[in-house]
Amino acid sequence: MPAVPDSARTRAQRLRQELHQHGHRYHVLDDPVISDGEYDRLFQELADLEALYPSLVVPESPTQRVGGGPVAGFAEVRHSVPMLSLENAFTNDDVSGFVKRAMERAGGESPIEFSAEPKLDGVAISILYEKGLLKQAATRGDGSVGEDVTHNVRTIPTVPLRIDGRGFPDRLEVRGEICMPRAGFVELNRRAAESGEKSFVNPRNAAAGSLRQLDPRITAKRPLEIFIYGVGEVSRGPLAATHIGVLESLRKLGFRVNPLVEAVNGLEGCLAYFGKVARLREELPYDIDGVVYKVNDLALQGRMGFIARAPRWAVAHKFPAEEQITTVEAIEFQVGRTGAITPVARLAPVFVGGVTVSNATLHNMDELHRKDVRVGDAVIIRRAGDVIPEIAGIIRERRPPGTRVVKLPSRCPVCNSPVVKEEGEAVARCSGGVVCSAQRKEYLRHFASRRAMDIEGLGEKLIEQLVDKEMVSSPADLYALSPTDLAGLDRMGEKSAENLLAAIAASRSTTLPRFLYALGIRDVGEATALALSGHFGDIDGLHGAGEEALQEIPDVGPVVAARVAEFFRNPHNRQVVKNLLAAGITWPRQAAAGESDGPLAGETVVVTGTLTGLSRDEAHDRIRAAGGKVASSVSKNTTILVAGESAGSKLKKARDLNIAILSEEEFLKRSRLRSAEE
Ligand code: JCF
Repeated sequence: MPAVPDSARTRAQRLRQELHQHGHRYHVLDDPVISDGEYDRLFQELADLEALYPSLVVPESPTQRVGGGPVAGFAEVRHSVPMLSLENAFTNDDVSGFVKRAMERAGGESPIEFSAEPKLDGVAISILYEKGLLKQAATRGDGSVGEDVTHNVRTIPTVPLRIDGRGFPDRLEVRGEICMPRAGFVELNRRAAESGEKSFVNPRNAAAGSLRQLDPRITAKRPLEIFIYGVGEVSRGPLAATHIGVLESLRKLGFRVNPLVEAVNGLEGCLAYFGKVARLREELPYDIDGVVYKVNDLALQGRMGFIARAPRWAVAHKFPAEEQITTVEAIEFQVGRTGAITPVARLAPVFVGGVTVSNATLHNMDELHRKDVRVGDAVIIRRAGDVIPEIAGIIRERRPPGTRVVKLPSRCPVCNSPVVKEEGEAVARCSGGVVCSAQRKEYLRHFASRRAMDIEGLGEKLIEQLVDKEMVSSPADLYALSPTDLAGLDRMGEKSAENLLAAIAASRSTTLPRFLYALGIRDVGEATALALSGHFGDIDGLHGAGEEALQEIPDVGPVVAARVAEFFRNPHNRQVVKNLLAAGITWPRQAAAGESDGPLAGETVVVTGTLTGLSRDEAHDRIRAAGGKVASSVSKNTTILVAGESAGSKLKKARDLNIAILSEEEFLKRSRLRSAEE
């Protein structure tokens, strides 16, 4: 081995220190002071030096995150201080009980202080530092004995290999949660799907699976992060007198602590925090399943002690579950408005994400086969936020014997026409067209839907009857319905018939984008309808538009252009449009692209909070009719925020960015069209 010159030794040490600091700034503090390129250059210089003089390599070098090769298996690690779980609280009463017990123990009437933090949905981890160097990392296991995953935890950029600062204990065991941010999870699954590998059910499983790799080079490629929430073994006295004090010390030593940790007072403080985090939940980059409250005073914690495996001084206040397990009772096939045949799983009903779910779409045969869902399978149902429930995955271990792979039917379950699946298309379709009553029904449903013509009260059951009794076969027929027509229908009283006819009549006055969307042109969603409307300004131009002209519109590609041109060439469709216009459908004339001169021309407007006089959709229509652009989130491109009642984070952000904020009333004034309405 070559002798190491002093200059190389000093330089290597210097580089390690700088890389360590820049890495910490980048990953933990989120506040880099050098560019990625500069970081890479320093890193390469150190790697080159170490290659030249291998004796310069130390385990805490930033080049050594992926240390050796694969390990043979996971060794057992006995936790010197047991790793506890948390007692759950599901209701405010549960939390109140916890707060009362803490107050009794404190021996006072006055509210006591808690630390509050989001509860990460990840994998619990313990990391031991000896004399400031990362020595060992272990999973919780059963709380007493876990698995040694040091080789993998070392690869996580937010885990320091070395502690910074001074005065830290010789042996310091920190505890935290390793998680995979949702964005990284989606990307990981996208890549897995591309290369035909198995995907993960949720970010937590992906994080757990990544930590259980024998080869750290695989773990290093997974987007894992850590948040530290406490300590285990500490060789010398406590780090502080309060839990939040401990977290502060850990933060100063270079550990990543959740920035949302907060001191709160009494039950009221806890519940207010819970509400705040629940509202933030969707915007957080990682999954959480509740919040954790801990008695802040460590002396009081000591007096409260433990029950079985959980501390009495902490509780996890859980959100209603977003995932549940249920069984698939049947897989049926539905026919959509364009004939698309969609497999749908009928489920044993489960309560998940705040609603009872008994159906979940499987989208298409490829998706069904990729997830390999079969009748009888136990499946994980997920419904997060306002999202449509989905089958996240199956639990293969629970598959009963004798299940069979689901096959695409060769004939339409509704009209018995042959089912066709074009080469390269994911979707199979019923070839029956207007012959198929399912397609007619779906078409009407789409036409009447809230974001299309918005005919309130014209639901599935009514459309069933109207089509089955051959009272309506094309959308224009709706506008010819009379009270006597409706009188014969099931569950249709005089009053509801009146309301329905009024809703149908009211839908005559609409907007061009809504009308174009309502026509149900294949691959023309709301955004495309809006683009077409903006470009042509009226429907006449669309009739003769060729594919090339259509492709000049931003966001309209060759497929959509072909669909639109084809739609308006088809005599049947032209007749449908003609009949609808003859039935009295109108919209305010709108400026075409480039000549927009409405009162909101040039503005990018976000609507937030609850409006009292108009719906969110109506507000958006109004913005567009006034020449403005609608955006869904506040950014530096936003020029106006319309803030309704109980506006939250968007309002705050708009204030921070100095964006003009309008009340509902001010908005109505600003967006008033000169000639039309009012
Ligand atoms: O974020 C978590 N999942 C989390 C788990 C946070 C905590 O403060 C915890 C925990 C498990 C045990 N604290 C304890 C004592």
